[in-house]
Amino acid sequence: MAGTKTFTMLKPDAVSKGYIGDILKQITGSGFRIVALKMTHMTENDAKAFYEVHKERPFYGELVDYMTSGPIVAAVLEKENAVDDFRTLIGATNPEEAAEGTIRKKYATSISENAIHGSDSDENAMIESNFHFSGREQF
Ligand code: YYY
Ligand code: MG
Repeated sequence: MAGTKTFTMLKPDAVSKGYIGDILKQITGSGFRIVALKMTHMTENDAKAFYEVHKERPFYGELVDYMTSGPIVAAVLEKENAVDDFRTLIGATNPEEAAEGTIRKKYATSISENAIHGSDSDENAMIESNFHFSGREQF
């Protein structure tokens, strides 16, 4: 059975452009409940660890630099079928390929500065939520 939680980050480009409110409104308006929420600034070690699965990929260094370039907003979200429904809501990794109305289509500037993260599995949703939040910060 699909899980009910996913994890997201509003990335530095979305935060610096002032999109926090609009993006959170689209997320809650799409049926997701906010379980945890904070603004934070990832260190280089944080970003390297969070994206370790991509460490052999050519974009890894650029991704780490970008994710540490400014504050982000991290959140845990709850909804039935959370992981898949949230991936649908945010759209394709490359905003040029993202469906109309998706968060990346509306707010992303490029494949590397693509406004928002969404977990890709129930297992990663739990790992990523616990990376950013302690148990007593999740409601
Ligand atoms: O899960 P998602 O964020 O849609 O894409 P991933 O393949 O997991 O890549 C993580 C992150 O890396 C992506 O959001 C932007 C960046 N990236 C990139 O800069 N260039 C690529 N060709 C692929 C991914
Ligand atoms: Mg991914």
